[in-house]
Amino acid sequence: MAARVWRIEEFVEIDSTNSYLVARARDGAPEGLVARADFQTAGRGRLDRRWEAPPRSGLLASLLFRPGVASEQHYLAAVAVALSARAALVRLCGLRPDLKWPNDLVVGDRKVGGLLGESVVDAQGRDAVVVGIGVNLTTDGPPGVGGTSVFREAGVTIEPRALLDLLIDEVEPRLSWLDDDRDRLLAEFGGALATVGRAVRVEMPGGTVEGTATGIDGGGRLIVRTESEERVVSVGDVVHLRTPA
Ligand code: BT5
Repeated sequence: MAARVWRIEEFVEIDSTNSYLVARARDGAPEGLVARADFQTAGRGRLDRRWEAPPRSGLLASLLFRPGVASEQHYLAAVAVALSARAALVRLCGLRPDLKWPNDLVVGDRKVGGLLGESVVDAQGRDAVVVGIGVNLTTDGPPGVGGTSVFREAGVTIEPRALLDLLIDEVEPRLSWLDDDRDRLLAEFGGALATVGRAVRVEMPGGTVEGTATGIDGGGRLIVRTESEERVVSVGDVVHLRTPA
């Protein structure tokens, strides 16, 4: 497959790089468009939550993909970006955060990054996925949320653009795996997920499931063994209940 063409637009300030790229995707913008901002006035998390970070304190970026996979698999594009950020951090400073299902980068129980994937259909009916990522580089996030930063964990100051450039380098092969070697992507995901093997509570819009996270399925959904059954969970917030024995 031909190498993707990446085009990075950089902003001193924007409302949200995800909102911007979702609008561009609706207008038919091509795969490979990337938006990065020094500061977001309305950074978004999932479910109307906020992502807050002082100017230039972290990576705030979104990437537009048009993967050749069904929309049920779009979540795996966010997984590919999360794994790429992790690999980029290893290369830059040796820090290897774990993934917490569905979309966090964590060091121990502290959140160092978060991802927001949004599917879009444009006027021609072509679909796209916008994956946003926030990584705390020099500050820990707002008080009381249990965040941490690359600087706190690794003692190294990394420029947002340096992390983005390496992330893009790392995401190229992973996007190819999404198209033609999904098992490889899922294997890396399974190995990076701190959630697997843990006692968890999954808080979903329709209720709560408690049990042991035993793995992921072919779409990256979380498999949870409860006292009575096995459940496959596709959305929700996970609370890690106890550290593994
Ligand atoms: C996420 O949501 O973790 C997804 C965050 C995605 C942010 C990126 S930045 C670039 C792109 N443009 C956007 O507008 N968004 C994306 P969620 O799992 O819902 O977590 C949100 C929660 O994380 C908040 O309610 C806070 O508790 C916490 N939080 C907010 N800012 C944080 C920070 N800087 N560090 C750690 N935790 C934070």
